This record gives sequence, structure tokens and C-alpha cells, in this order.
Amino acid sequence: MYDSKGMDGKGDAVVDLRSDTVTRPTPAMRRAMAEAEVGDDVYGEDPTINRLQSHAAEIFGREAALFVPSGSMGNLVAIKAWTQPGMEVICEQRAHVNQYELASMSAIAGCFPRAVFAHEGILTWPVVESLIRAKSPNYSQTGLVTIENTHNMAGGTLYATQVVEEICDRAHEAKLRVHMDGARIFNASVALGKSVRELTRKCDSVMFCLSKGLGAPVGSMLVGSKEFIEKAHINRKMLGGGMRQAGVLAAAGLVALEESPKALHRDHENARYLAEGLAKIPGISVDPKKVVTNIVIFDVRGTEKTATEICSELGKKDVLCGATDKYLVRMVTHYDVDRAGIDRAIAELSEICSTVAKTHA
Ligand code: TLP
Repeated sequence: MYDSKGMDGKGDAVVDLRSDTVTRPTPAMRRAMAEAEVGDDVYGEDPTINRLQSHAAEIFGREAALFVPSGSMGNLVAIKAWTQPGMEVICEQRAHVNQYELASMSAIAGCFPRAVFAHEGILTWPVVESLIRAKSPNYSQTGLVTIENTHNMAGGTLYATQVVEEICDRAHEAKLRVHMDGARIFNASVALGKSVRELTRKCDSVMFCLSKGLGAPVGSMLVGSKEFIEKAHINRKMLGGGMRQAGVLAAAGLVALEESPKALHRDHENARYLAEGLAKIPGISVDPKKVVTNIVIFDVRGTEKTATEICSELGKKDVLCGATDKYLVRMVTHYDVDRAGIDRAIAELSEICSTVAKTHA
């Protein structure tokens, strides 16, 4: 796969585990971008965008798809399409739509998150059902159910397909729609050995990202019915997301869809290996068996340092990662980090923690 030093030749000294969003386009993507046939997509005339949209719809077994500049915009556009201002959106507490989209569902779509903490970030129908508002003039009404697969901040956890399907079937009986934030649905597909079509078939809309583990520089997709995509298209324009000769981006997206899923298993193996190494470090708490995709979240309480302190000390050693809570650190594997990089991250953290242990001896 792609040389871990990147096209710019920089970054070889840095092990960047902050996110899979930091991946740089592969040489094949750059070639496709340079050669892309383009047109004005606001007129619907960019052949590469049109190709990407048809291909995404086909892979997910849907009527239509829409290219959007980011996952955040994709989620917002979907929430706006399914709801009316004043409605509630059921979501898990640590969901991206709840915590990391600057409350856009409220500020822009006029909705209120009805968030609940769920074990490993995975909602179930009984939990969802308990959050649905009774039809009453006293309550804002439930407008949408959202689920995140894989669940980022719960550590890349997976929904069992029957759990998704039960939520969808029962939500539909209750006349509710289900949107899946599938930013990393290809990671779920690889981990579960099932196609993305199978994992998402009962969801009313799915957003997935080209720009995370799949490695494209920009962009996400929405897939769903023709009617949903028509609404999403209008919402995208309203948010300023109408793009012109964006085929240069879609070209990288097409390569990402074609080439990247088959390499994701390596990111998962590296994440498990990373977790196994971290688990051996005194003061670090993580269960490697729970690391099933490319995200490792570990507890640093036992080191007597905060997550921010640990990240900053690792940063000085050119190992980058992020704090997700006072004592939680997140490391995300991706194709720009190889096994040697993972070994370095483990060794540097080990060193930091042994200094703590010596100080307390
Ligand atoms: N996640 C980013 C940060 O925003 C936290 C990351 O580094 O993981 N849904 C999920 C589940 C996501 O993880 C993200 C990005 C998005 C949506 C938004 O995608 P973008 O960054 O394209 O707006």
C-alpha cells in the first residue's frame, strides 16, 4: 500500500494516531484526481461526481446517493430532511451528531437531541422505545432515530445486524425513520464480514465517509431513496455545500471505494496489537478483546496523569493522539501508520509511564 512517509516526504518521524482523517491521498488517488473529467455539479454536469453517486448507491443497494463535503454536513442534511424544527432526535450520548457537530441539529435543523448513554455506544430497541415521546401537546415530538456504526467514541464498537434491523423494523412500525451515521461503516463491514448493503439495508438513510479509513482527501456520501436524496440535495445547497468542478474530489472517492476496503483489516490488526501493547503498560487500562476495528480508547487514570498530560508528553516524542475525556485517550489506526509506528507509540508511552513509576518508587 501507500508509503507511510506520504507524498510530501514529511511525517516519517511522526506517528499520527489522532484520527483516520489524517490519511493522505494515495498516488493512485492523486493520479485519478489529476485526470478527472469534470463539469459544474450544481447543474448536475460533473460526470465523475455522477459516477461516484451511482456507484455508492449501487454498493448500498439504494435508489440514489449524494456527495457531500463532510460527514458532519451529511448528518445535518439527513436530520433536516427527516425532521421539522421542534422535534427530537434520538441518539447515543457520545454520538458524533450529539457531541461533535457543534449542536448543528439544534442551531440549524431546530431539533433537540434526546441522548442516552448506552453500553458500548450501542442502542437497542428497548432503549430507543423508552425515549419515544407520547403523542401529546405537552412534548416535543420524536422526529428521528440515529445510530452510529462503528461507534467512534465508544472505541470503534459494532452493531450486530439484528440489533440494527430490530431498531429499524420497530421504528418503522412507530412511523419513525432511522438514520445511520456510518462514517466508518466499511470498518464494520470488514470486521463483521458482511457487505455494507447487508449491514444497512433497513436504515432509511446512511452517511458514510470517504475521508476516514478509506483515505480520500475530502468527502462523504449520503445514500437512500430518490425522494430522500432530492431533499438532501436541496438542504446541501441551503448549507452552502453546492460544489462546482468537484469531480477532482470524487475521483479520489472512487479510488477509495474500489481500493481501500480490502486493506482495512490491517488497521484492525494494528489496533488490536496496539491495545495488547498498551495493556501491558502499568497504569494503562484497556481490554484488547474489545478492540474490534481501528479505534483504541484507553484509561490512563492509573498513571496519575490526565489524558491531556499524556497526549502532550507523547506529542513531544512525535506520537500524536487525542484526549476524549479527563482520563481517556484515543488512538486511531489507519494506512499511514505501520507496525513500526505502533511499536514506537507503545514504547514511548511505556517510557513515559515508567518515569511516573520511578518518581513514585
Ligand atoms: N470524526 C472525527 C472528529 O470529528 C471526532 C474523528 O477524528 O473521528 N460521524 C462520525 C462517527 C465521525 O467520527 C466523524 C468525524 C463524523 C461523523 C464527521 O465527519 P467530518 O469530519 O467529515 O465532518
